Amino acid sequence: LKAIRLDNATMAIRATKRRISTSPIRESEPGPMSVSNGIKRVSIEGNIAVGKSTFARLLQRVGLDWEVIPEPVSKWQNVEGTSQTSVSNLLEMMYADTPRWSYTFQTFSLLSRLRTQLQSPPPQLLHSSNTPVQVYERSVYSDRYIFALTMFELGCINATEWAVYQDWHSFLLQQFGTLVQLEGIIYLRASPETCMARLGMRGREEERGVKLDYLQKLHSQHESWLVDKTTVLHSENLKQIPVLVLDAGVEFEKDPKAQETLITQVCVDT
Ligand code: UDP
Ligand code: D5M
Ligand code: MG
Repeated sequence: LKAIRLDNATMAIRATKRRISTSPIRESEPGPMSVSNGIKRVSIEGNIAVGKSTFARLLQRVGLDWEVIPEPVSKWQNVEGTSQTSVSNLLEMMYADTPRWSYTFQTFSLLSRLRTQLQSPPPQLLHSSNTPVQVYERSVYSDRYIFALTMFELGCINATEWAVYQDWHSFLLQQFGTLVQLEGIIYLRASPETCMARLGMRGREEERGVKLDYLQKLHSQHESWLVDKTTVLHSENLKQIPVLVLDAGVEFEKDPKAQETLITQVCVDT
């Protein structure tokens, strides 16, 4: 039974792939490098530990012309010096002294995210006969409209840092935005309490001090951006990107039936 259900899930993902492939590629904002390689990009958004990486691994099973690009968390945990030796753990520093390191973290987070997402796709994607899909775990938009904004609202980024950040974020997106332009957003939604429990289970050392009220704040920020649409956005493209909200509050990691349900929704709504 388990095998059949897993198979159903895989079939649902494949059907999803076909549906995504048939919708036209959105026009990008003009920029100096408006090349898309014919690749569609989707980001998975959601609170810390909601299950984005777990869900992304599920989508990876779609086939050779689907590529999942995880968050570069290990780069944040091992900032490399010029001789490629590890200099520090910026994720740990950010959680240990948030006002001191938040701005630095945002600079590195955006840089490493852009660098990872701008890497050349593997040959099987470029030579695919279908429309290939890249699935990003988070995006340059969640960096700004979830984390940087929250840090500013919490007073961990000051008004000067916020102004400087927004200036170069906008500039970088003007230059490179078309290359990471999203076709859609999948919002994995769960209560902050569920995320807190999952965060505890994952046991990432640097996150030991994360409190429920931080997850509540991040949850509200996701809701404002992706559900209520009250966040002030600075890109016309971003305002048009369709959002699929999935209930990640259900236990899906070890439940093929729940996986199937989530994937079928992706299939129907994409
Ligand atoms: N997890 C879980 N049930 C689920 C999805 C995830 O128990 O339905 C666990 C997963 O094993 C991990 C933690 O929740 O220990 C966080 O998941 P993940 O790293 O995928 O979350 P992310 O931070 O990437 O959103
Ligand atoms: O996210 C990985 C970890 O990194 C988690 O502790 C949140 C943190 N993170 C990710 N992006 C940012 C930005 N831009 N600022 C601050 N903190 C960030 P996870 O949800 O576990 O995949
Ligand atoms: Mg993750």
